[in-house]
Amino acid sequence: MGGRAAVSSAPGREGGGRGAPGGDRSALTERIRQAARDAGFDRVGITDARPSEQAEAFRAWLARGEHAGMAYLARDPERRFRPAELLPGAVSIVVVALHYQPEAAAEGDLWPRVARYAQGDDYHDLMIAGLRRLATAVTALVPGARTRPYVDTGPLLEREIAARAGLGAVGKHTLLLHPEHGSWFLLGELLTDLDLVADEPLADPCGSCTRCLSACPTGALTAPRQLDARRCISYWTIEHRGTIPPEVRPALEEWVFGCDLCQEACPWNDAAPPPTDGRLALPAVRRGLDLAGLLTLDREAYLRLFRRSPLKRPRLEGLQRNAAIAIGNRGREEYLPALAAAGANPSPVVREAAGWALARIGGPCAAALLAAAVANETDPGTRRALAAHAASNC
Ligand code: B12
Ligand code: SF4
Ligand code: SF4
Repeated sequence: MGGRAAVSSAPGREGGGRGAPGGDRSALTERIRQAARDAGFDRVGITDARPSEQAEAFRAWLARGEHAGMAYLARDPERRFRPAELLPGAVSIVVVALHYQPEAAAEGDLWPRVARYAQGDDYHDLMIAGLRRLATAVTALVPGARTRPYVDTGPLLEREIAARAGLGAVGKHTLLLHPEHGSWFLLGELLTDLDLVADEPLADPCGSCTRCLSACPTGALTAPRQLDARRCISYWTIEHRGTIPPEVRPALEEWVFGCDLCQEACPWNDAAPPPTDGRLALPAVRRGLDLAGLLTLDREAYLRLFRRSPLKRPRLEGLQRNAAIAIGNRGREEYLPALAAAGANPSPVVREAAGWALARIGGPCAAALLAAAVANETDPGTRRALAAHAASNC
């Protein structure tokens, strides 16, 4: 359970929203909390649907361009600040946390460099299904109650809302963390027109600690609670489409999808509890896949392996681009055959990244393979890029 149950109504909510049957808000709130746990969530907190208090910070973040290429965040940002408009009559938000794998998978050379939340099934699917179960339970408790579920992609500032609901507090790495539960959890929300009893926010968990700021290898955490996505490994490997600028690539180190370094550094994660939903753990079907295997995977195998995984977000092209860059940064000749095979990849983005990796590994064999890649390349732009890699000392 997140937070402590408060006894008072949040400001501005008295009299608003649909009342509890029999007028007992506390009893209804408790039954909805239990329904959230029954729906498969690890923790639940409740807040009201008041407008965001972080609107200025969000607008400033956009104005500085720190959302990088995530244009959807800049589209109608004002909508994000008024959750009540997403569901007519909404007055409360039930916020849920789903805990994921607190350990990095140690299989092969791919999985330790895939973010822990992404080892198993896609949490969006699990959470939306759980929130729909919760919505059904809510309408069984109060016939006619209105609800609307959100996970991640909706126009909500989820961390601010979850912090208000007492599920954790915003740490200096910008993530929500809880003194007992750490930060290895994901968030989802159910907006409702029911008037529920809100939880209290937690105190600042960070104090004078700055471990996450020092642990970020790219300086993406430019100040406490401020992240510049243009420098974040998670942004480049998950959200960015197309070619990654060569000057950014060394900073991605060997990450193939996401990045966990700021969370690994956090002392509150030392004793993080295990997840209760086994579907977020690495399944047998994806065990043993390594960087070379990913780089040379065909579409059919990709669809079979990643159909239910969050790794489908960057698509096969993005994953293979990331694998080629990780191989280049690893710098070992044992990957030369996979890089050579990537010369026949249908995506110019992958062929170019593989050429970059050959140049970065260097040596006579890699140089010969790169020369062959330049000679065989049919796309003029990719050919120019490959030739530039061949001429450079990456
Ligand atoms: C865009 C996005 C990203 C971007 C930008 C991240 C960022 N820090 O803004 C990128 C691609 C980089 C990213 C990366 C990751 N993400 Co992300 N991401 C989102 C998304 C879709 C929107 C976030 C957003 O609007 N950012 C803009 C900033 C300005 O706004 P904000 O984050 O809401 O809040 C900031 C301010 O408002 C302020 N603030 C808010 N409340 C308060 C309260 C107080 C008291 C104070 C002082 C300040 C304050 O501080 C916050 C941090 O800057 C959310 C889902 C959602 N709809 O909210 C998931 C989300 C934040 N991501 C999540 C996750 C898991 C990750 C990764 C860990 C994945 C990974 N392993 O690679 C990394 C972590 C990187 C990091 N250190 O943040 C989870 C976080 C869960 C948690 N425990 O906090 C979310 C909530 C998704 C979900 N539904 O679970 N993500
Ligand atoms: S996810 Fe990685 S790159 Fe992004 S802020 Fe955290 S440590 Fe830095
Ligand atoms: S590492 Fe330290 S500063 Fe960063 S979130 Fe954790 S407690 Fe806060």
